[in-house]
Amino acid sequence: MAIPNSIPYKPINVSEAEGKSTSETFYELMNMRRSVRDYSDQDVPEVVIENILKTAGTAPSGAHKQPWFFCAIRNKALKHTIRELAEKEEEINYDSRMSERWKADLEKFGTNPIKEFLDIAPWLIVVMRKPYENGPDGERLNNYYVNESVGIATGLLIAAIHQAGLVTLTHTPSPMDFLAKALGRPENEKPYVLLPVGYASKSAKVPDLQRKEVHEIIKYYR
Ligand code: IYR
Repeated sequence: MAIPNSIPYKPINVSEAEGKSTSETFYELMNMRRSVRDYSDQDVPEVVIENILKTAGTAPSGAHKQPWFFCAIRNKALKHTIRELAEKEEEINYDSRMSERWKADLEKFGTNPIKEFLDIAPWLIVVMRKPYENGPDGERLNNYYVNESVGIATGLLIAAIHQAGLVTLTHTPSPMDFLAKALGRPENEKPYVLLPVGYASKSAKVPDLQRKEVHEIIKYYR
């Protein structure tokens, strides 16, 4: 394939035998990941946040447009504002926007509209999706596969958070427009997900859930 402007691909060089062990070790690491709602207020150095965000930014994207932007919030007053605005939306969600079936499905997680973790976690990361860029003459230049690209970046971000010994929770207080406003973001950035990031509190508990079995998620066509 002729790539107009190419450089040699540098593989990471893992032998077949090593691959069997590294893939298993990585699976075991990721299988310990849980969404956690109880945070310690212990700080996390900015360099760690920057490394995990740079990792998210390595995701593949449609036509390499990298249609994402990350807001990393440590400011306590801003975190509190976000909490108040998120709780306002969540109260309406739990009161009237969510179906009875939805609320029943959530019972085992013990969730409610109170989002203390937005104050306590030392960092909040807001992942923004960018459906378009503004061209030089103010025209809209649409990006491609924005949801797919930003979803993949968020997956890498969650993996990097876990690998750093931290915890997070994919929080999507909907609608999320208030976030773009509170953060003063431009019109072409739309909030995608809000991730509190920090250490789990010593007493953190998680629901006793099972992951699907291999045969429920994989079919081989050998
Ligand atoms: N956004 C609400 C409700 C909620 C919805 C789902 I789907 C969850 O997996 C968890 C919660 C909240 O954050 O409480």
